[in-house]
Amino acid sequence: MIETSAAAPPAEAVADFAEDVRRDLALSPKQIQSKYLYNALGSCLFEAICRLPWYRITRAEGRLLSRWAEPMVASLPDPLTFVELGCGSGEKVAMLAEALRSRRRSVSVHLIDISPIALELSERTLGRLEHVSVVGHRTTYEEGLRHAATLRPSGVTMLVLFLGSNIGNFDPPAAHDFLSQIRRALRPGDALLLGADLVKSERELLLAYDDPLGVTAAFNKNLLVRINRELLADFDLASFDHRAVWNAAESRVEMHLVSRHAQQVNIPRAGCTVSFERGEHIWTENSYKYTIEEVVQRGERAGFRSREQWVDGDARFALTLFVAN
Ligand code: AVI
Repeated sequence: MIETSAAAPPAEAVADFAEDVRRDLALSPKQIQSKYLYNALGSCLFEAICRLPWYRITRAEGRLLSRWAEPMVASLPDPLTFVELGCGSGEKVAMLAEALRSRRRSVSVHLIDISPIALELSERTLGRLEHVSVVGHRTTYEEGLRHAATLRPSGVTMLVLFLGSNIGNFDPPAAHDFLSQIRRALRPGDALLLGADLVKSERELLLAYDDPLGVTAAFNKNLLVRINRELLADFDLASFDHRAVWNAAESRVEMHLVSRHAQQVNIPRAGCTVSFERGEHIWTENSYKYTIEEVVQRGERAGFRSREQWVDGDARFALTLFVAN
């Protein structure tokens, strides 16, 4: 059964959240880590963002997968294991698995996500395919990948899927570390399919991250709702504005929450009171945008060689298939 109500998070998770919020709101500029955007409500709002006409990543990636899934998997030797980092609804990995069905090839799929809802949805999506066996890992990408790698018998080729431009939410050193970590979990000949959003016009980027329906604003402000609920804070939502900024020098869209006036906010469970000046902001997310050459370079620096790249020229989005050296 899928739980839709927001169950109270475990005490340990609340203590970690409180500690991070206390520390990061004392920084200058103030920050909140983007991983905290994804509680139950935040994940639903993100799903809604993916359906917005102005946010084109999800549809572009779906188009590329439905058009090119066959050649993507054709060159990988049997038997195969897919590992999807952040599985969402499982539709994308299902497209790749479908491409194997016509060739009567079976595949085992490891789904890694911290969200039980995402795991359950994905398991249900993949459950329709009788040539697929599924293992769900409710944990972090790093731990899940390590675990999936230890379960893989010798002689099985692993394809890691890191889609949706999730790589864009890592800053460049962290992206390098993460891709290197994926590489270390793999053997030569294993593969990585990486989805990355590309640089495009500022107008398009700002519409994608500050949409006219206000869904992205709600996604961002939900961080304050979450702090109010879990840490018993008294953020007044009407006193903060969502702002998306294209930082061309760093090639990233930044999300901020901007204080409309000077104010103080109490956060009892984090043991602090935070002062804001008028116009002061909390930095909540970076979403890096790449050139197609940069995507290839990033993979190559982490120990892969790029085998093929598929680009949606309309939405400016790339899927790159890397093979481990
Ligand atoms: C999950 N991630 C790839 C999204 C992105 O585009 O950076 C998160 C997001 N933030 C605002 N809109 C979507």
